[in-house]
Amino acid sequence: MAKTTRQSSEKSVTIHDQKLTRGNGGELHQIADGDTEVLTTAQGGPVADDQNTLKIGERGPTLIEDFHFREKIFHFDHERIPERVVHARGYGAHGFFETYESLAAYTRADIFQRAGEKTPVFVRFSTVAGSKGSFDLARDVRGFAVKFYTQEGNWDLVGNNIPVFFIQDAIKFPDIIHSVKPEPDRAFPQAQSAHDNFWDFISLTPESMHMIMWVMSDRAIPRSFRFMQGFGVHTFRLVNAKDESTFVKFIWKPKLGMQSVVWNEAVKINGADPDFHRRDLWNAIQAGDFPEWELNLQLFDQKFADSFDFDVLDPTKLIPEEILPPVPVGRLVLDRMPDNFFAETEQVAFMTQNVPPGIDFSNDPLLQGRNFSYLDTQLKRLGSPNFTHIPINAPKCPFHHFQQDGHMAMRNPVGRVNYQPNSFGEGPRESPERGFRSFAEAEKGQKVRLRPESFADHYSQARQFFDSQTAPEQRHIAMALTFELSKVETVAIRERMVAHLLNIDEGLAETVADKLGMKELPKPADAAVAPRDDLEPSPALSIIENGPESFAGRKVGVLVSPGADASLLKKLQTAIEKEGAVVEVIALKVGGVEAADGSWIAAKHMIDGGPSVLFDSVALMLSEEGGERLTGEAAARDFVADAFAHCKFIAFTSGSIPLLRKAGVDPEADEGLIELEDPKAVAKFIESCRKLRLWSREMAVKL
Ligand code: HDD
Repeated sequence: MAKTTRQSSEKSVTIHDQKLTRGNGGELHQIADGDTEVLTTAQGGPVADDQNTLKIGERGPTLIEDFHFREKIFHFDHERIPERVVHARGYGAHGFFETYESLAAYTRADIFQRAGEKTPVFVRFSTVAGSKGSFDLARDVRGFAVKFYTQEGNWDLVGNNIPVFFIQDAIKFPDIIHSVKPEPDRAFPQAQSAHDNFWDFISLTPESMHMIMWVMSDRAIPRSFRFMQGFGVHTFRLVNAKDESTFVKFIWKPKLGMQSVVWNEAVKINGADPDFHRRDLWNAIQAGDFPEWELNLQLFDQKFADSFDFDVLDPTKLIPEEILPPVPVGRLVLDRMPDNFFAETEQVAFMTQNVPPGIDFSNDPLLQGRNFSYLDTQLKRLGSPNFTHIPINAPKCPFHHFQQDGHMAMRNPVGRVNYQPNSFGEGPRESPERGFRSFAEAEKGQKVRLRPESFADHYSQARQFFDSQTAPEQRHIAMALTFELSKVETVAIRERMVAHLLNIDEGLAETVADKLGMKELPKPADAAVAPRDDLEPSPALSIIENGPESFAGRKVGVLVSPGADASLLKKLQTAIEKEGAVVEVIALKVGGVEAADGSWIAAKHMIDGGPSVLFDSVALMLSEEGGERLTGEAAARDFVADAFAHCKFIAFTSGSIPLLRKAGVDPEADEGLIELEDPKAVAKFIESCRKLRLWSREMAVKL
C-alpha cells in the first residue's frame, strides 16, 4: 500500500507573479489575501479548499455532506442548454443602427421617425445545419438575425444571407431540416448537405430549385460575416400613422463589399481554423475595425405586386434590384463583442413575430408559420416563459404587463392588482393610439390546404440567377453540384437532380452529368409551369460584380525566412495597413526570424499553423538561402501551391523563386505573381489585391 507522506506541506511557490500555496499532496491552492475576493459557494458561503473533496481520512471515501462539492458538480452537470434545432452554431455582436432619414410617410415605426437616431442592436450570424461545435466554412446558408431594441419594443429581423428559401410553406420545414441534418441511423454527415437524404428531398421538391442555385453558389461559403449580404426574405408591410400599408423587402449590404472563398479553400480552412468566421469578427471588432452594413428597402404597392412576374408572397422568389431599386435607409455598425458568449449569444432569442407598431406581416405562408415556431422554440431551449427576463432578450424601453411567476421569474410585480380592467386605478392600460394595430387586410375564402397556382413556376428565377453569374461563378455552381451529387450513393437521386437542372440551364446539366460520369441525360423534369427564358439577368446577384473597391478589412500572410529584407517588409506592411488591411507574419518557427540587417522579425504563426488559406493574399519574403531551405518543407510548398490554386495574388522576392518552382508555380505564369523588385512593386501588389482574386487563372489550375 502506498504510504501518504506529509512532505513540504504549505510550501509557497510563485507562478506568473501569483503566490500559490502547496497542499499536502502537492496540489496548488490560490489563497485570498487582503486584496482578493474570497471564493464562495452559490449561496455565498466562503470556501476554504477548492482542490479536495471532503473525505474520511486522507485516502478514505468521499462524504455526501460535502455541500461545496455537491453544488459545484450539480451546477456543472446542468451547464448546457439544448442547442438550437437549426442555426445552432452562431456568433453575435452588439452595435447600433442609425436611421438616415424619417420614413414617417411609410411607417409609424418609432425607429424610422428621426434622422440620426441610434438604436442599440444585437446581431447573431450562424450556419444552419451544423451543430454548435461544427466548423464555420460549411457549405450552408448563413443566418443574419438582428434584434433592434427600439423605443416601442424589440424588432427582430430574422434573416439569412440568401434572399429566397427552400420551401414555400412552413409545414415542410421539419422535412427539409431533417433531410439536411445527419442521417438518423448513422448520425453523419455533420454540417453537410452532400448526402443522399438532402438531395433525395430536394430532388422531390421542385420549389427548392431557386434556393439550390444560391446554396451551390459561392454565397454559401462566405469569406467573412463582414463580407456578406443579409435579407429579410419575406415580403413584410410598413404601416404609417394613417394605417396605410406599403410592401417592403429588407436587404443588408456590407460596406466592405461581398467576398467568398473557393470550395477547395473552404475544406482546408475547416481543418486549419474551424472558428475562421468567429475569429474574424472577434479580431475586427477588437481591433476597432467595426463592420458596417446599410439597410436597404425595396418598397412597393399592391399595383406593383399585381404586375410583377411572380407572387410577392412566395418566399422562393425575389424582386430583382434592377426592377425595384433598393433604397438605403440606415446603417448597422457592430462595435462590441459580448462580455459572455453564453449569456448573450447563446441565450439570445430571436422571433419573427417581434415587430413594433408600423411593421407588419404579409400572408407569406412561410412567415406565418415562422411566427408560430419561434416562440415555441424559446420555451424548449431557455426553459421558461420568463426568457424575456434574460438581459439580452429584455426590451430596453419601458414595459408594463401583468404576466407573472413561472420558472426563474426575475421581475415580480408589486402591489395588489395583477389584472385589468380593475377599479383600483392601478396598472397599465391599452392604448389604441400608441399600440400595435394589425393592417386591416380584407380576407375571404374557403378553408383549404392548397398551394396557390401563382407559386407554381419553380425554374424561371433559378435560371435567372444562373444567367446573372459571371463565368467563374457559374463554374463554381457546376463544381459544387458535382461535388455534392458525387457524395450521393443512390444513382436515381443524381439523375432526378440532373433532370431538374435541364429546366434551369442545359449547359449546366450537361457539365454536371458529364462530371458525374452519367452515360446519358435524363428527360427534363416535369414542370408545372414551363421555365421562362425572357427574364433579364440581374448583375446585382453576382458576388464578383459587387466586390469591394478596396482591400480594406482583408488579410495578407507574409512568409519570411532568416535573412529576409526587414525594410522591404516594413514598406509592404505600411502600405497594406494604409489600405485598411492586416498583415500576419509566418515563419518556420513561431518565435520569428533574424532579418538580414540583424533586426528581429516576430512571427504570428509557424508555417504548419498559418497555411495560405487563412489569408486573402500572400507575400513570400525569403532570402536566397532561406528560400532554398524552405523548398524542403511540405507546409511551405503547400502554402505557395494553395495560394496559386486559389487564384490569390502573390508577391515574392527573388529568393522565393526556388520555392515557387518547387511548388509547381512558374513565377512568370500570370499577372497575379508580382516580384518585389522595387518599392513600386508594393503599390502594384496592393492595387492587384483590390480585385481579391485573379479569376482568369482558374481555368489554368482547374480547381
Ligand atoms: Fe428559422 C432559427 C432564419 C424559416 C424555425 N431561423 C433561425 C435563425 C435564423 C433563421 C437566422 C437563428 C436565429 C438566432 O441566431 O438565434 N428561418 C430563417 C429564415 C427562414 C426561416 C430566413 C425563411 C425565410 N425557421 C424557418 C421556418 C421555421 C423556422 C419555416 C419553422 C416553421 N428558425 C426556426 C426555429 C429557430 C430558427 C426552430 C431555431 C432556434 C430559434 O428559432 O430560435 O424556431
